[in-house]
Amino acid sequence: MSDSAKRPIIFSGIQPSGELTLGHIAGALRNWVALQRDYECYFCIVDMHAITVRQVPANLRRWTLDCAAMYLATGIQPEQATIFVQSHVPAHAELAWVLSTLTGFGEASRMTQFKEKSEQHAHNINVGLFTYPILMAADILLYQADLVPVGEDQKQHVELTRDLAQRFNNIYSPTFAVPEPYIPRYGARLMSLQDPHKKMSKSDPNRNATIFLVDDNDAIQRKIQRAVTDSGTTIEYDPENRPGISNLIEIYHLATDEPIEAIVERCREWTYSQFKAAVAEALVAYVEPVRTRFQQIRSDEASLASLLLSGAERAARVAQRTLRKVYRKIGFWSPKD
Ligand code: ATP
Ligand code: LTN
Repeated sequence: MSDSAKRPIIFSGIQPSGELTLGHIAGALRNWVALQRDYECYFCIVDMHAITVRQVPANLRRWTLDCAAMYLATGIQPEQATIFVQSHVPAHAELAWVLSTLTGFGEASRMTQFKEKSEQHAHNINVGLFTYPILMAADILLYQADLVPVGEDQKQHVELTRDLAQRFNNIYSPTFAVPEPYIPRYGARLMSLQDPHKKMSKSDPNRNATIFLVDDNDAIQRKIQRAVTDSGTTIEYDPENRPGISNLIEIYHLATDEPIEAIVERCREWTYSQFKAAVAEALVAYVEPVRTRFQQIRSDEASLASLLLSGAERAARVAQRTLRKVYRKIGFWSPKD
């Protein structure tokens, strides 16, 4: 990587709170891969976010390495991108504290993901779940990111990040880049196969609702065949009124790269069961090589460890530079200034 040609910067992350899904490819990973050549990229495994929901420690450890291996298996190139674990870089928590003093209580209360997650985890509505978006803002702002490729559900958090960056810049002096979200036209919100009004999620208790990237071919076939569709008969793309079949069309598009319009034109008169068979076949062909690469990469823990160690060192240098500026501007005294 050449330092002289200054490329714009990307930051994004995924929580190691379960096995990654087709939704992660659609909303995040595939866009990371597409953009990585033209940007300086930081791809983080956000374990500090993951503990806002109670985690079994052994699972969190395992999923952290799974997540790193899946980044590589889907095509992230360690020569292009810095891959690291959030808790290895203490500046994230430090900047989050500073930003929390600039965030209004009402402003944080308006975050819809907090409202949704506190309904899902009514027995554990902790303060970390509430301040979660502020930590996410710190993640992004530490690296002076210009672009944040995420799924639709994260748009509001990126908007908060922009507000906080601008607020800090106005109160003190220009310090942070103000990032833009990058949300794909299709696949920004893949839906549950069992309830097309809900997002496909790695934490859904019904495993049939979600395509996991480690699912074997039979599981993929079965889940697609059993996907809940609507009462119509034609293959039409209309996410508002026909969310079930539209979701399958998006999945087919993801797996084959065939444009949505072309799929609809070619398959309009097919039966649901014909179409599901085609989606299942295409998806098996798409996921199988990812799964095979994942297994290979995941089995070499020593290489993953060394990748994450050098990633954290590189990330920490950049993050520390921003944090030092912030501390100086807000008036923290340091003997080094
Ligand atoms: P969960 O899958 O447990 O609900 P999450 O989506 O809340 O988790 P992460 O796993 O950290 O959180 O998601 C990381 C990235 O993947 C985000 O950019 C998110 O928008 C994207 N993503 C996750 N699920 C989907 C989905 N079903 N469709 C599109 N993008 C998704
Ligand atoms: N909140 C995100 C994960 C996340 C993230 C980030 C995404 C944490 N920090 C910074 C982009 C940039 C989610 O999808 N749940």
